[in-house]
Amino acid sequence: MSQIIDGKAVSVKIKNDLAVEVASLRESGVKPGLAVIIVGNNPASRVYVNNKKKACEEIGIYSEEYALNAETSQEELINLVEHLNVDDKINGILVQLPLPEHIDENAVIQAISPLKDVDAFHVQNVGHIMIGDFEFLPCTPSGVMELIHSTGIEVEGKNCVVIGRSNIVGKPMAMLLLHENGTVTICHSRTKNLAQITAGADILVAAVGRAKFVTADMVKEGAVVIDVGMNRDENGKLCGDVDFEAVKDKASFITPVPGGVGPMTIATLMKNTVKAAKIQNHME
Ligand code: BQF
Repeated sequence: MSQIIDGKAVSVKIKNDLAVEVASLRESGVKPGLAVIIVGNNPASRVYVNNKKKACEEIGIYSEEYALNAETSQEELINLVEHLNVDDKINGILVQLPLPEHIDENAVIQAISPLKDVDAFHVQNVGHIMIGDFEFLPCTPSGVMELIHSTGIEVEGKNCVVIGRSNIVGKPMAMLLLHENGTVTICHSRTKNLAQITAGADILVAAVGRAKFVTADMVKEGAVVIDVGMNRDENGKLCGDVDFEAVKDKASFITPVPGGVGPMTIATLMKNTVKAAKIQNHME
C-alpha cells in the first residue's frame, strides 16, 4: 500500500503563507497584480483560468482577465502583452496555452517581459533554469519538487525517470531533478524499452498526456510516482497518466488526479507573482 500525496493540502498551506506575506506587502504599499490572457473558448482553458483567478482572490493578489475572441490576431495579442509589460499595476503576465492555430505561441511568449514572466517560459528564464540560477521556477515542475520534498525522500543519487519532453513540463522537470543531484532519464514517444527504463525508477514523473499510460508493470516496488496528466477516461472522468488503482499498491507514494500536481501548479504561479512584485519593487 502506498501513501497518497495530498497536493491540495500542500497547496492550501502555501497559499495561506502567501496570503500572510501579501498582507504585509500591502502595508508597505506593494500590491501584487497578475494579468491573465485567454484567447478563444477552450473549455479546459476556461477552467484553468478560473482556478488562477480564484487563487489570486484567496491570497489578496489583484488580477485582471483579458478574454479575447478566437479570431484575435497575433499582432493584437502581442500589442496587449507589450501594454501590460509597462503597466505598473501588473507584476505578472500569464498567457493561457494553447493559443489558436493561427498564432505563433513562441512569438507571444518571447514578447512577455522576462521580469513579468511568471510561467518562466521566456528563453531568458529558461536559460536561468538551465544554469540553476532560479528567477522564476516553472510552475508544474516546481510544484512536483515540493510534493517530492513533502514525502521526506531525498532526490540525491536516486534514479529519476521523466516521461515526456515538453518545454512546459518534461524538460524543466528533468533539470530541477538534476539540480538536486538525481540521476535523470528523459523518456518520450521514440524511447525503446520504455517499461524497462521506468521500472528502474525510484522517482517516476509521468507527463505523457495519455490516460492510464503508466501501468503497474512499468513501476518499481516502492517507487515515488508523480502523475502530471490531466486526461478524460472512457467515461469522461478526469484521470491522470498513471493507472492509479493498479499502481497505488506498488508505489511508496503516489499523487492522485485530481488533487495532486494540479493545485501545486497554481500555488507556484501565485508564489512567482508575489516574487515578481517584490523584484519589481526592489525588495529582492
Ligand atoms: C486539481 C494544464 C494541461 C494543459 C494546460 C487543480 C488545475 C488542474 C487540476 C489547474 C493545467 C493543469 C493548468 C487541479 C492549470 C493544472 O485539483 O487536480 C488545478 O488549473 N491547472 C493550465 O493552466 O494549463 C494546462 C494542463
